[in-house]
Order: sequence, then C-alpha cells, then structure tokens
Amino acid sequence: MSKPRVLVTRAVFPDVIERLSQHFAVESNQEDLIFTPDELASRLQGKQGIFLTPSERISADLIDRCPGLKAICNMAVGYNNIDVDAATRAGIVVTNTPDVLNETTADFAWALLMATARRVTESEHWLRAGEWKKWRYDSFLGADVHGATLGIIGMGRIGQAVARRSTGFDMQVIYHNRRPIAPELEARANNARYVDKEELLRTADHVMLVLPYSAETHHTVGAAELALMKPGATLVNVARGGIVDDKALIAALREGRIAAAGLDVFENEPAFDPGFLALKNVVLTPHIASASEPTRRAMAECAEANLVAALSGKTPPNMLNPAAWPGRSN
Ligand code: 8YV
Repeated sequence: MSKPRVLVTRAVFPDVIERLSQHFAVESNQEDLIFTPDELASRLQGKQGIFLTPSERISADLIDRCPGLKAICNMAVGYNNIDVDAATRAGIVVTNTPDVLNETTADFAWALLMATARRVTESEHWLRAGEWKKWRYDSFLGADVHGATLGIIGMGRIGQAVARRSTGFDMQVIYHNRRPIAPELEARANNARYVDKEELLRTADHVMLVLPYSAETHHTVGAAELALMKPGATLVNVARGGIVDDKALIAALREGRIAAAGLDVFENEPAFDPGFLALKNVVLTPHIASASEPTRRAMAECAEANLVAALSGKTPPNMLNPAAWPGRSN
C-alpha cells in the first residue's frame, strides 16, 4: 500500500521531516518559501495531511479545493488561521500543540513585562548610539514591577503560568476571562481575583494579554480601553495580532496616555505598522514568545505525533474537532 501524502508547509527541524518520511510521502519546504493561497491549494492536491504554521491560512475555500485532505496539524497552540467549522463539515481533523509551550511563553511574557516597565531596550539603544556621557538621577525612570497590580486578560494555561511567576514579585493579580477559573486554579495563580474588563483596565499597573484571537476578541484593547488604563501603566501582548487595535495603541503611546507597551504580535505581521518604529516607549519582538529550542522542538514533535495518529486511524492527542472523527476510514 502506498504511503499517505503530506505537505509540510514551512521549514522545520530536519529530523521531523525524516521521521515523517517513515510514515508518509512528504513534500517539504526546507527552503522556507511563502506560498500564496493558490500555490498552497495546488501543493495540497492529492495530499491527505498538512503540517503547517499560523502563517498559512486554511480557509473554507481552500478546504473546498482540497477534497482528499483528512488532517490539518498546526504547529502552534493558536489556530485562528484555520476555519475549523469548515474543516469539521468536510470531515477533516484539526489539531494544535497546547501545553508544551505554556512555561516558555510565560517566561517570555515576563521578559517583555520587565523590559517594558524598566525601559531595557530603549536604554540599550541609547547606550549603543553613544549617548551615555554621564549618570543622571532621572535617567530612564521606569515603573516598578514588584508590589504592583498585574492584570491578565485571558486566564487559560499560559495566563495562569504568567500569574504563578508573580508570587516572587509580591504582586496582586487580577484577571478577566470568559468565565472565572476554578478556585484552586486561582489559588495557584497567586490568588488571582476575577474582575470585569473595565475594573482590570482601570486598576492594573501592568496589563498582560494572553487570550486567543477570534471574531469576539478582535480589538479587545482599542482606543476606549486604552483610555481607561492608568497613565503610568504598561501593556504586553504575547497572544495574537488583532487583539489590540495597533493604530489606537500607537496614538496612545505617542501621546503618553499609557507609559509603554511590549509587543510580540502585531496586526498583519510580519508587515506590522511602521508607526511603532518611531516610538521609544515600545519593546518590539518578532513573535518569538515560544522560541526556546526545547519548546519549538516539543511543538514540532507534538504536531508530528498528531499527524501520524490522525492518518493512521488513531485519535490524535490534540484533536480540536472530535465531530470530524466518527466514521473515519483512512
Ligand atoms: C508559534 C504561537 O511559535 O503557538 C502559538 O499559537 O503563536 C507561537 O507559539 C507561532 O505561531 C509559530 O508557530
């Protein structure tokens, strides 16, 4: 029997391709070309599986054009790049890579929080530009992190990992979420207290965004929300572009309506709004919150395990749409 055919859309650790090749006829893309939707549809003809990243959009139209597809395996926890409902209607299993990146992403959220509040990158740019001629009592005064109130919007697994780290900083944690988390999880998350979004924005010294992107969470933070924040507050987004209205944020940062922002994700990334580059009070990183070597490997291996399971008739460990599974014959 011939091996199922799969497409790996982007460059990935070579050993992942080697292992996938034991199960599948693999079309890889180690040159890391960026495919247009038409190129993606054409490469998916005759394929049963796809191993992809959030850079590739799997729309209902693309799904219609790929009738042989059975498994869509994202190398990310977020899956807003995939029309899961359309996949379910077509009987295609969709998977993601949860949990393996919680702690690494939370570490990075803290790196951004510290860099943003304490003006790390801004002062480094100044030093590198040869501006450091003398010490001054008021050079790069920032906001304290210890003892402050941390407001987390999106209290899933990564949000809770962020909150747990705040105990050593003697912080108060407030959070907003679709619904409160269980009391024992609140207790582990530095006794986090559920509040409505408005109270969080008005009260927090540091606001952290850790929620999934969807039509409902589009522009969770826009001009109205930024206006509620304290003038000395900071905002960190490690979730997804589109959760923040970037134009409104640029205006708020430019006018000093909030102190600073730390951003790992942007609307239309990687073609983010150049208005950010003109601002000193923003720390900008290229969507690397999960980018530690062990975690990126774990994510790739998780997507690999999902693809192998899905195309060999075993329930994939991280199936997002069980409704697509009953009656499956591979
Ligand atoms: C990924 C992410 O690294 O998992 C997610 O949802 O945003 C990141 O961890 C990125 O999407 C590329 O795979």
